[in-house]
Amino acid sequence: MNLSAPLTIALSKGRIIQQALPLLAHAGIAPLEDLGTSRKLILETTNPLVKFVIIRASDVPTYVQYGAADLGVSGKDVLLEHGGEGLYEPLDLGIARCRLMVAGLPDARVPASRRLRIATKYVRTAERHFAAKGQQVEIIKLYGSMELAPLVGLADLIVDLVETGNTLKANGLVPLEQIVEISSRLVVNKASWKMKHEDLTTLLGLLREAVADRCLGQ
Ligand code: PRT
Ligand code: MG
Repeated sequence: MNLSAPLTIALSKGRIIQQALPLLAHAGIAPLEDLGTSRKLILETTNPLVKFVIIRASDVPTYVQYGAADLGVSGKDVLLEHGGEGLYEPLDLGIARCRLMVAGLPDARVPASRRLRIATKYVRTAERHFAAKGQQVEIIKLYGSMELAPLVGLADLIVDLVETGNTLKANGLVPLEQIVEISSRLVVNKASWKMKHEDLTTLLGLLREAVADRCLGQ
């Protein structure tokens, strides 16, 4: 792919970069260093005009929103929390799939004396979900290990991502309700979209092809 200007792509280590790399390879973009061993946060790629910035998954929309990266790959869960300001979301990459769910102990009951307590890192999405059902809840913000909260009486229920269900099961919890299906999306800075429209359109076309090929199992 011949670009006319440099492009910075924000990616997070772990499942997102692992699953995004085959799609980017279809556009001739691959990191020049081994991701497993490199500790660099800015990586050159096989396209001299393209670089990767490696950041926390929850920071990807922020880097793209402020134009520190032209585009990035972000889970829909993260985008729902971020709000999507300053971003276009032109493509569902269909990777890092899971579900955002309400879960709890099998005998979880609504307490009569107080509001239901929900432990989650997805505060906005959880608030919206329970408000839409007309349920008054108290959200307890956590940064990880949500599964522990109902076990030690911190919360009645959790809102968390579920993939295989093994983590819930291992902790004696059951999925109770699905809030939304999650996959990772391509996000593009709105100003970059205007300034680098041709380059981004070409890249988007190649990624769309790669996603379609993947869907056909090629
Ligand atoms: O881990 P870190 O704190 O650095 O950041 P992160 O957790 O945001 O990053 P990462 O790489 O773990 O997740 C990035 C994105 O992958 C998420 O934002 C989701 O969009 C997507 N994704 C897909 C998942 C999962 N599947 C997933 N299973 N993210 C997390 N999980 C966790 C989940 O939170 C739970 O603890 O895996 C556990 C459940 O898995 P099962 O298979 O036991 O159900
Ligand atoms: Mg994680």
